[in-house]
Amino acid sequence: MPTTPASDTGPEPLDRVDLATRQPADLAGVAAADLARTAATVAGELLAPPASMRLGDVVPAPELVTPDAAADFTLPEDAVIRVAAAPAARDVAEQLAELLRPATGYPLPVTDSAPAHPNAPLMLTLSAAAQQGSESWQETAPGGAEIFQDLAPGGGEGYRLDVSGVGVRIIAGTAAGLFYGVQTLRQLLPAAVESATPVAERWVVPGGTIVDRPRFAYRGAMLDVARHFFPVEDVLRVIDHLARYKLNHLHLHLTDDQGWRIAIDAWPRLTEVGGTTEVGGGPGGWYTKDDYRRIVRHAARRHVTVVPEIDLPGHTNAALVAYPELAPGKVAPPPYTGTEVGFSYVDPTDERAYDFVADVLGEVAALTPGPWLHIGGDEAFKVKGEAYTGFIERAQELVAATGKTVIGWHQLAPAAHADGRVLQWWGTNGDDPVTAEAVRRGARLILSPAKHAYLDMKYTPDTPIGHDWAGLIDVRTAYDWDPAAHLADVPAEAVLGVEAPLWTESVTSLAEIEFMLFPRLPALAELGWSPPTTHDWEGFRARLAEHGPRWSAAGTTYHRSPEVPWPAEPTIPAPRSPRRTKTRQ
Ligand code: TNX
Repeated sequence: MPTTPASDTGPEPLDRVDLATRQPADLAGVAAADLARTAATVAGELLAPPASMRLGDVVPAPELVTPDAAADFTLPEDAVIRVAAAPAARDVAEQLAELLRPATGYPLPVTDSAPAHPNAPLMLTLSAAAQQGSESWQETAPGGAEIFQDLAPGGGEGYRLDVSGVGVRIIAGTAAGLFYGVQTLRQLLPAAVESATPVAERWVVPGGTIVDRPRFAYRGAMLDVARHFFPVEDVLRVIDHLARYKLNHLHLHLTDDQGWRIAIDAWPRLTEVGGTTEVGGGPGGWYTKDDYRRIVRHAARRHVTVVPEIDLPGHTNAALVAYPELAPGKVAPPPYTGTEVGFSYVDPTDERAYDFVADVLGEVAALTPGPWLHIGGDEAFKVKGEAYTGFIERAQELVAATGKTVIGWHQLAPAAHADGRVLQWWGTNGDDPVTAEAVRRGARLILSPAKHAYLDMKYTPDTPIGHDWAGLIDVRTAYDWDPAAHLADVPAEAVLGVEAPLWTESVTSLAEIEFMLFPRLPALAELGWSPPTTHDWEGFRARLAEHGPRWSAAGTTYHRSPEVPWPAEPTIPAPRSPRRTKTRQ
């Protein structure tokens, strides 16, 4: 685990433990502590190396960066995180403290009272009030005032971060904006900030101003918990990964042929029977309603919306095993633990199917505070033509009856438009007239092009897990496409955002999830957040390189792609081989 970033060529960092032992033994109490703090601060100011990070070294790239090399800030041991404003800001401040305390070992109290000394250099201020502190924006950051007006309260996820010699200040119109400012600050500190235990380091932040906001409203990733089941703790960690790259949606693929993963009170056998299988014959598993609520709460605190998917009418073998009455001919199929697709479906000619859909969607909607319900709709090869569109139209109505807005894979396109509906496009050919027509009828799109955004594709032919049916996706392929211009005859305004799906036929552990996510998830995150003017492969891979030591410090597995100029550090072992790999034909 690195204690200093490889790029830090400044003087040796001062060891704060040494500093502490410099306290004279015969002085006690408050006076001694004050003296030690003053000494540490003075020494810190004199010996502070330049910041190891540059202000623009952030992924996703910020919209506007105005460095000020004379304004680097060194976080002192007695720093206070001060919150000016709403209670929602207080929780973001607590999260900032939680992320800085382990590596720094500093107490970092959060307070909403005025600083003890008027010009105390030891202060971070979070403010949820957009108006506060905006007086000097035009002078310090050209264009800043205009951007900030877009971020007026209620208006979004943008933030402004100022680093001056005396402190760091983050201002935003919403708690989400403050949260994203905190994620940026985290990346501006040395990589060792990700350590779970105290590290001797100078916590220097590069000086200047960042004014930033997202390009797209929907920025997400999908985790398939159906092909292989993953425990709640793994899902929480994935949410943390999303949040630090400013992704704001987690799509959970909760049901498929190989397993049903969410408890439904009205149909208990869905999990009791349908939850006990997974690809390769493992034990499977499922989330109780309390498990799911825990996931939703963890996500909400990190400004991530959970999007639950109940895949219909195909991908339903596990449900049919549990309830043969839903199956065509009312005959239970055998449980399925392979990786083929397209063979199963609930019988769309039987009214019982719609009772089932209404009950399931009703219970999932009641558990889900976010606005979306995803109904799948992909690869229902045996439900054709009007049987398919008729089923989907009824399912869309059942979603609307829950008060939620429907999302479905782009196979939904031929079905009638439903108010607000969103299609998730996962095609391989950007010329898709059926989807373009659905957009003309009012649909909006989430872009997940399989050739760029499918994180279950291998990086190279040698990648030990994953598929290759959509091609190989190295980091550059994940990065080099434009969501707004990807589909022919679809206007940029119809694109709600982007999502990177991770299907898990061959992914069996958290380490393997992380190996497929990193470093491609940050590429997708940058497409979702950063303005197209910042798009630049050379710049991106240089910024991305700085994240290798961060992932190592945090114990996160990643693929050390040769496309990225990683700083030297111990080799990361590749994840273990999967129990089985079967390539989709
Ligand atoms: C296609 S993409 C599927 C999934 C598979 C995936 C494997 C989509 C909507 N359906 O059922 O897991 O390919 O890459």
